[in-house]
Amino acid sequence: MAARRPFTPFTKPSPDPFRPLPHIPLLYPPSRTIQIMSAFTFENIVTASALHPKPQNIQFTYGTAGFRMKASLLDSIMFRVGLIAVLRSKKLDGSVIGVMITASHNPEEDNGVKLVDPRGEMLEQSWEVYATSLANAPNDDALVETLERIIAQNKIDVNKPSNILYAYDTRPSGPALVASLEDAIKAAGSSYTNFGLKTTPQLHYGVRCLNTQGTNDAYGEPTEIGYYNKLATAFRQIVSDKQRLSPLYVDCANGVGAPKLRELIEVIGEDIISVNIVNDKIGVEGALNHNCGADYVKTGQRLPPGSTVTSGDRAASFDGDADRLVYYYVDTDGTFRLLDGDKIAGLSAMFIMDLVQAAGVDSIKVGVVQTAYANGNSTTYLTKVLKVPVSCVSTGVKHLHHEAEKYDVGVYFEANGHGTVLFSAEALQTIRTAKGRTPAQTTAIAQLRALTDLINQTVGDALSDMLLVEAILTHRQWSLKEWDQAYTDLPNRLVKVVVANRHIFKTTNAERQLVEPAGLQADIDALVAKYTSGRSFVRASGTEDAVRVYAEAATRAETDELAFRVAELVFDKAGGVGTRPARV
Ligand code: NG1
Ligand code: ZN
Repeated sequence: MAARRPFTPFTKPSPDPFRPLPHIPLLYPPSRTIQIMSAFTFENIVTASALHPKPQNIQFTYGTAGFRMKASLLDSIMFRVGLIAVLRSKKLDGSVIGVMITASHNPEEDNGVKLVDPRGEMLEQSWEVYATSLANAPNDDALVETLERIIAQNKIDVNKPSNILYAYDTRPSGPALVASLEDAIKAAGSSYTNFGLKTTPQLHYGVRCLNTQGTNDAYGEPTEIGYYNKLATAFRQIVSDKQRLSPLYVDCANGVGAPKLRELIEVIGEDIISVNIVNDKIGVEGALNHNCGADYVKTGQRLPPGSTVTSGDRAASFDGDADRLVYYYVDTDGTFRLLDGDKIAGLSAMFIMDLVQAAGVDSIKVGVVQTAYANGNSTTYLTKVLKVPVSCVSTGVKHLHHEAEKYDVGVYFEANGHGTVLFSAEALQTIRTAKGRTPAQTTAIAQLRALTDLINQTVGDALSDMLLVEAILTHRQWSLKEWDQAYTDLPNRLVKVVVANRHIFKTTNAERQLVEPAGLQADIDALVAKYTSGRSFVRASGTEDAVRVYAEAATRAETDELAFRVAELVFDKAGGVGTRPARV
């Protein structure tokens, strides 16, 4: 093992806390906090809005991922999201509200925007409705009326201060959309900070840090280097004295994760962790998320084309904004093996439960939150082997996050690799004040404490989750294959069906059953009953104009057959459009 250098956290590199680190290519101008003192007037807003008219004949919806579509349609949305952010901040007495400009794993020509609440969480649901109404106001009069209604309903004092922190990923459409957002923020007389090129979870981190600064609840230093130092210090502590693992190939989807991972590794130290970054072409047109990244690997259950990963290698993929993570390896017989969000949840829950016990703080109860997309065998492993409570909620991070808050330690992951672990205030207090009666207990307590810093508790974070997995595997000295032994996934298949109107699909029981169209669920149940360990459900996507069919069964052949029979059923009985689903 290489000798370790002593670890000193990096200090702030410049007086501007948001300046990117010196050797990161400067894609955008350096960021600055702009203090604006002008008044909030409808006149200023209407004047500025004239440059950002709403396109005709489009209905916008703030969905599970905010607004997301072709970047060319987003100009008016960006302007209006800026206005909503300002009002939300004023409503919350000037707390910093985050705005992230990204379309995650979508193709490069798309973009999107979502708002982040003061604790780094997703925007409160009731405000999603305001964002939708404002986005759809057809003209200036309707825009002003909608603003007035939001202000009145929420008793907002528009003379209060407001503060916005925004960031963007590597998409070429980013700078123009930033300009539209800034137009709105300036017109509304709000202060703002450009946080620059960031991963989505870094923006969430920044918002929480700024809002908790100087309180007992301070989350960290609100800078990029503060983020790296926090993760690096925790990681180094957890893996200290353990043999380093072999290098990890990380496919960064040709997105923002590439430069940010490089930074993180530099701060941790290459003597502690070694990664081979692949798919880091952030300046190359059309490369983002193209034939690579977590969504490609998870959906296709295969290596990205051109990957050099072979048996014995360890590999992982991020998505375009680095909030999803999946691991994988190639078995000795050449079979591709995926370790998705369900596997990460199982590994994390197992490790945390063991640590809680070793630390002698067994009053802390761990729970896991999944969606209907979780593999059936992962749920069986969690409930029967780990004996951990499991809840199933509707798709969408906000649902998982809120359910996880109900546990002392809530582990939540979507199968696609988005997730994190939340520690309740009481659990944090217990961990912070616990005193070990034996050296083993003292070590376990220190490790639990470090875990609370290592894990980004605002949102799923590929960088932080990767360090969590690497920390656990280092601790156990496990290969990916050893981690994979916990359970074997049931073969599963996801099929998209395009229908005339996906909004007719209404579900219940955490989306596992259809209520409407009437009778369709009974037909699906009858099909499922014919397959060993069969399970299938249908729901309308919240991010695409399509219906998703999920199926799993005991064998690959049975799974494929079940998936396509259900897809055909949906197509035939619920207004399928275009080509009938074909079996492949
Ligand atoms: P939709 O399109 O509603 O299925 C997809 C993912 C979600 C979530 C959102 C937001 C699947 C099956 N669905 O939602 O889990 O990540 O995108 O990005 O993976
Ligand atoms: Zn993402």
